[in-house]
Amino acid sequence: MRSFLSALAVVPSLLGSAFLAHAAPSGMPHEVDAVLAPRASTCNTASNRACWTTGFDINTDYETSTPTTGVTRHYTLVVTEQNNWTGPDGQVKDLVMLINGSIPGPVIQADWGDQLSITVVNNLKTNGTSMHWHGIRQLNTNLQDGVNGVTECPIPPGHSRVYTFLATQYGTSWYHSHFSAQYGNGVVGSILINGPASLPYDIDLGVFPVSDYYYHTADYIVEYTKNNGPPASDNVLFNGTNINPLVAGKGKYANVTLTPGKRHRLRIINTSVENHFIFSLAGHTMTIIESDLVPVNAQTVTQLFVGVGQRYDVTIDASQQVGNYWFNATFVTNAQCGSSVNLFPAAIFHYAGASGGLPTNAGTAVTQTTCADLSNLTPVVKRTISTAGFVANSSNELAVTLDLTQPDQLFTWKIDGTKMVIDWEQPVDQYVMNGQSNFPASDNTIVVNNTNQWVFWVIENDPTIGIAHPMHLHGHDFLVVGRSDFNNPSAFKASDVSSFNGNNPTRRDVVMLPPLGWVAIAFRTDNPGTWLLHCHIAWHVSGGLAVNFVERPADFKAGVSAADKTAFTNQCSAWNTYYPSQDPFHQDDSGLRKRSGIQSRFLGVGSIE
Ligand SMILES: *[C@@H]1O[C@H](CO)[C@@H](O)[C@H](O)[C@H]1NC(C)=O
Ligand SMILES: *[C@@H]1O[C@H](CO)[C@@H](O)[C@H](O)[C@H]1NC(C)=O
Ligand SMILES: *[C@@H]1O[C@H](CO)[C@@H](O)[C@H](O)[C@H]1NC(C)=O
Ligand SMILES: *[C@@H]1O[C@H](CO)[C@@H](O)[C@H](O)[C@H]1NC(C)=O
Ligand SMILES: *[C@@H]1O[C@H](CO)[C@@H](O)[C@H](O)[C@H]1NC(C)=O
Ligand SMILES: *[C@@H]1O[C@H](CO)[C@@H](O)[C@H](O)[C@H]1NC(C)=O
Ligand SMILES: *[C@@H]1O[C@H](CO)[C@@H](O)[C@H](O)[C@H]1NC(C)=O
Ligand SMILES: *[C@@H]1O[C@H](CO)[C@@H](O)[C@H](O)[C@H]1NC(C)=O
Ligand SMILES: *[C@@H]1O[C@H](CO)[C@@H](O)[C@H](O)[C@H]1NC(C)=O
Ligand SMILES: [Cu+2]
Repeated sequence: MRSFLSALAVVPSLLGSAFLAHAAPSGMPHEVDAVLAPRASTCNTASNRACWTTGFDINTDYETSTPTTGVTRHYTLVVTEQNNWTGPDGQVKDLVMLINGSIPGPVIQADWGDQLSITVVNNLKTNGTSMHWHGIRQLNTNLQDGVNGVTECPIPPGHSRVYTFLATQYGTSWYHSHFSAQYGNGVVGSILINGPASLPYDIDLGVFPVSDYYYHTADYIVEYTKNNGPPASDNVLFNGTNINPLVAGKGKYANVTLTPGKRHRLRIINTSVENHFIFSLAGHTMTIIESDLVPVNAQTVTQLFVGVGQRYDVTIDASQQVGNYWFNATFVTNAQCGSSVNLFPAAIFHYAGASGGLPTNAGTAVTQTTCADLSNLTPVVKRTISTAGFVANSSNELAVTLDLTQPDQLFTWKIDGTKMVIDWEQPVDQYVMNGQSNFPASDNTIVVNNTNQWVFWVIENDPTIGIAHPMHLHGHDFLVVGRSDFNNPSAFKASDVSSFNGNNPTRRDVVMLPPLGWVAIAFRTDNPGTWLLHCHIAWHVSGGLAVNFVERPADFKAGVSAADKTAFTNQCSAWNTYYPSQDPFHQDDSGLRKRSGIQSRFLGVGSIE
């Protein structure tokens, strides 16, 4: 490995130019100012949201067909670090890491079929960074997935890189740093890709990220959770704001205006690091039209559980009396699904024309007692697969366990007996591009050679610790073919295969793994590259709860372009010049760092996905 590093170290001067050289799409490309470009569709109107452009509508199989827009949208995201930052709820935080000066960062917007070209500038003081585009399938663009230690080396301070990928899906998602728990310090933003929808609506209210919010730094909390349970969050922010739960008169509620008589689309994103929420809007129902970038047939609910990393696009009819209504994020009772110092986090939904002031209707108390997410979503674009031949065995069962035996760290999370500790200096894709298969055990890799086949995985929760995990897979939307009952936990048995459903089941990229139970997923091996499967609770992924699917390594190696490989190599060279020798934290002798020999390694996988 050392000789590998020194070989890379000779080319740092190429860094800037190589990263900026990216080809525009063919056809009649036009480079546009990201936000102001016109929408690709003219037929997508209030009465016909199913329509998009000729040959493309809500029924189009977006996994095989993408509209050609010829548009490349450029964004620049500058990550900085600030001390003594006054947050939206008035609390001063010792240290935050911001994108373009705010939490959340800028909304990335595009049309279905656009090319995105996003420059990420790392202006942090000591940390590396890498940006992950959550839920974006990255078909044949694994090196743009933004997972340091897997698909790239971190971007060192003072450097930048350009991520380019095609918007093959449409709907709502988010992006966040994958460097340790850095997203918990504020390195997070929303993604909105315009496209068709399964229900008509009048007004798009835009993204509505909801996040737990901590006054301590993420790095501090990671240390804390190694030997303690997760802390309650200090607050919950709705689209970046809320009142201060402890100090009257500080902060302000998010305040969303509804137009009476109109149907609105709201794009809810759970950008938490730990808290799962149940959302409700007093006096109103919500109709789900999309989840995790998968359009679904409309389904109306009064309360909506959203796990960390999950997204729901809903429509809301402003059909009630003109007034103000609470939009509540409630914690599940009797379950370990998160908690906050702010016991009643809420936003205001204000009907245009109503007087100001706070809502008076308290809404209906939440009744859900588990962290169960919806299991009956029906995707518009169907997938039906046979589950009959599947036999569970040691190679397709993924056992999640909590290891309480480590001397220096009480809570260690493992999958199949291994705590993932990725290597920033030599990412998994480096091995794959070298044609090597001698991955370190700590990369927790599973090689999948099958081509264009459905592969099944049974994820089994720890049989002794009743904690749900929001499991997120990169590079694929998976089918949720089976899972145990949240109310009646049971370990996986061979006979459970007979209950599997392959007939257009719920398809998404984050699923709740029931406490003491299991979930079975299937994905099609149509996207060569290394894809992380991990728990989206920041503290758990930092604690090791992840595996790497190395999908069709030979095809990935053969398909990487020379330019992408050069950019990869140059970035690793820059990082390995910086780290560990120039990162001051390695000369720092803080007790926490000294206590654990693997400290710098476990920090590699970010808290947020
Ligand atoms: C972020 O900030 C940079 C530097 O000020 C600026 O060039 C860029 O346009 C900003 N990005 C967005 C999306 O606002
Ligand atoms: C933050 O504020 C505290 C208290 O006023 C002060 O002691 C500290 O030096 C400040 N830190 C920085 C980096 O400015
Ligand atoms: C990242 O920055 C945070 C905040 O300054 C610090 O606690 C942490 O040790 C840094 N990590 C590395 C690897 O630089
Ligand atoms: C949330 O903030 C973003 C960025 O300012 C904005 O585009 C969006 O409309 C807001 N969402 C709602 C529901 O108000
Ligand atoms: C977000 O997800 C986390 C973790 O799954 C969960 O604890 C929290 O309640 C969710 N928040 C919302 C608002 O759904
Ligand atoms: C919410 O916004 C509306 C429209 O701008 C305003 O009239 C109302 O006073 C606001 N409510 C609060 C509590 O600030
Ligand atoms: C909604 O939030 C408001 C404001 O915090 C609170 O008064 C109300 O009780 C909450 N309602 C529910 C159903 O949680
Ligand atoms: C387990 O089952 C898979 C099919 O799901 C098969 O490809 C594999 O060879 C089996 N492994 C073992 C160890 O039996
Ligand atoms: C995948 O294919 C490679 C090359 O043929 C082979 O060496 C390796 O054993 C295969 N791995 C699995 C898990 O099938
Ligand atoms: Cu977890």
